[in-house]
Amino acid sequence: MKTLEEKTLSKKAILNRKTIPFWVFNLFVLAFMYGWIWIHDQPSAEGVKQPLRTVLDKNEKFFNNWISNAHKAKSYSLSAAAKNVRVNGNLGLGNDFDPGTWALHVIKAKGDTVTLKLDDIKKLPKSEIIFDFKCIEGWSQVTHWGGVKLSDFMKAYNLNDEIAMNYIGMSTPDEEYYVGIDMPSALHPQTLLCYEMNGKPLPMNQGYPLRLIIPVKYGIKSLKRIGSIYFDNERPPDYWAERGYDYFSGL
Ligand SMILES: Nc1nc2c(c(=O)[nH]1)N[C@H]1C(S)=C(S)[C@@H](COP(=O)(O)O)O[C@H]1N2
Ligand SMILES: [Mo]
Repeated sequence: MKTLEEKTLSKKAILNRKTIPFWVFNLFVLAFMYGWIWIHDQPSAEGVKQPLRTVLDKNEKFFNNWISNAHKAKSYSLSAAAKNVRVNGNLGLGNDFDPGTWALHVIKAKGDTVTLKLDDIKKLPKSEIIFDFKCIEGWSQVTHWGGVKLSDFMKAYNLNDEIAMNYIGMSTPDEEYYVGIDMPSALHPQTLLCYEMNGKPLPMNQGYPLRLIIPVKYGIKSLKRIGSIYFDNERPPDYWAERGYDYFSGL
């Protein structure tokens, strides 16, 4: 025979077994309704509610990164590299340039500027690349470059808030030529802050002392003679994009 206490206990247990799933279900429905109402009450961005837009943007960033890192420009052997390297485009490479006063101005997200000399860049691990440099005008040439991966440079100088932004911009010291680059492409493992061509310091007409080499883009993005680097979530100005070329100019 069961005692009265035992009977009520088992009754309670049966009750719990039935009511717990019931309450879990109800809470789930309520949470879903609240979530739905909350999203519905949020402001929209580009026709999509902001919380959903954030998820979309995060996904886009992730996949852009993933795709761009997986996609590498073909690399060539040293013997394939041209000895007479073609020179194309001299905007921002005026004769009034004084190499002695050159510095790289890194304008950080908060607006403060870090000023670096070439040695500050050269002391970082060196990377080299031999690839088929493609100009949008139709020619291409296998060329050999040396410098620092832009991603290594940004990490070494703790540009973490800047890495999190959508774009990087660069311009010549006289601001005559300038480019904007999406951050995934800027952080691509083949993108270099380049100070050597064919194992020697960059020639003047190749952007001495420092140029960009970005093999996943057409040549228009490989800015010669970098004077300043800056960061933005919106597209920085781009010389050739302003003249009708594709902003991304990817390969
Ligand atoms: N400062 C500067 N960088 C520049 C240009 C320019 O006119 N000025 N032209 C671009 C273009 S269109 C190309 S194809 C490449 C050419 O690089 P190269 O001179 O090493 O061949 O540089 C790019 N970088
Ligand atoms: Mo070009």
